[in-house]
Amino acid sequence: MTLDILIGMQWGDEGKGRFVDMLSGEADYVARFAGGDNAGHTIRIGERVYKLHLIPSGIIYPQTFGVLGGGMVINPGVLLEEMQMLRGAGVRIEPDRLKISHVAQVITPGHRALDAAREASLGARKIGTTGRGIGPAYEHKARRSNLRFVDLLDARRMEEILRRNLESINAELNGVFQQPALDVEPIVRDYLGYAEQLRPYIADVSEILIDALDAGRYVIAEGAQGALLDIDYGTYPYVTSSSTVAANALVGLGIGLRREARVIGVAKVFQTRVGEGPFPTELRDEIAAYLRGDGSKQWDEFGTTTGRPRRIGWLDGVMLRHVARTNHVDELALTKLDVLSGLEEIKVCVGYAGVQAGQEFLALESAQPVYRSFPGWTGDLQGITRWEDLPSEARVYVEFIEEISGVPARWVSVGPERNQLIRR
Ligand code: 2SA
Ligand code: MG
Repeated sequence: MTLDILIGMQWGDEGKGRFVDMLSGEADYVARFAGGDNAGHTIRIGERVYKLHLIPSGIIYPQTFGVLGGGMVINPGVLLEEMQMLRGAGVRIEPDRLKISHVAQVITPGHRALDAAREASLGARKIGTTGRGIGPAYEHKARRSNLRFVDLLDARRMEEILRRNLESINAELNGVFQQPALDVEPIVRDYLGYAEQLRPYIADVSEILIDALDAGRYVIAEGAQGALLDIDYGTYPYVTSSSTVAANALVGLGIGLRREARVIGVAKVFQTRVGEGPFPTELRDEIAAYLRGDGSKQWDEFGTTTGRPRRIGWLDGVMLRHVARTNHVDELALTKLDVLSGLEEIKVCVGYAGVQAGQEFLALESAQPVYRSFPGWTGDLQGITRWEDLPSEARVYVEFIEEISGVPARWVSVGPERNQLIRR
């Protein structure tokens, strides 16, 4: 196996980071293919916990080569901070092991200002974005006017495009949103500095990855967010602005159709979401509070990037099955089984009332979930490393997730630590 594509199967925060971590020990290349610093992957180096937003988390292993792919939108200021933070933690960050695609799009403070202004203007219809300028950057990409990393190689060209874009953003901030214009000069100065520092890291990463794959190297494509936040196939308009599905790893990295790819889908054994949008199985009772935690633990259900408490619900088996099929998921990695311990009853959504099986995504807004109920279990699962040692109720629950998704569960996590994992 030479290419693993690892994606989240829900609305982000499935716990992808730990599986990337698990696989990266063996990887030659670790690559991000979409999104930007709206992602938040929690990693652990020694005793300390770090949050990465742009650089693939597999970079913490000394043998890996990190790639920021062409499908990404990258804020260079945030990237440089992250590089510094990693260096401070003893991770070697040099141009011989980290590259940024020349076709990746550049985020500027103008995109962040537009993100905030749009959200504020939407009122109750707001998306609940992370405020990182992701949507406006992709809009400007589609409009064919945005700054790309290749432009940073030529300071004069970069300055010209940047000024033109900031002027157009200022006109929109002023004219449409009655917001103050941004001061262009300090931004231009900052970006000329960023370009200077990032120049050695910019490359045609497609060529690098194709050579690597052809030479039999092991590449991991790290998905960000989740399949239900995909711009096309997610719960539109409550989605992010990039393509988060597995197939986009090939496009976002520019490596062509790779039949050797294995798709690993990470799913939490219940459902969570930050931001607005449909959530048929959402719970608002004490069970939600129980599953969310109080925020005192790193594993509790609060956003990595924004700290927002996550909305909680029962596992939506309908969505899971659809995502498994549309992403051609080969293996499931399930997370947080331990958190369900102590519940008397556990439910899984197996259909939406009155909706034909397979057509549920046409009727999400008004979906009335139909549940199948499972008996819960008690006791701490965190010390368990063998499938046979799980309570039988927990095994029955996992087996049902396999049945409804149609995909074998290869890994089940029972705690936040690296070794709190059952392999099957
Ligand atoms: P945006 O900022 O334009 O991408 O926001 C649009 C919607 O997408 C949601 N969104 C996310 N939801 C969960 N996790 C996200 N990122 C981090 C991760 C976690 C975190 O990948 O683990 O920081 O909480 C993420 N990024 C975007 C967002 O809430 C909007 O609903
Ligand atoms: Mg996360």
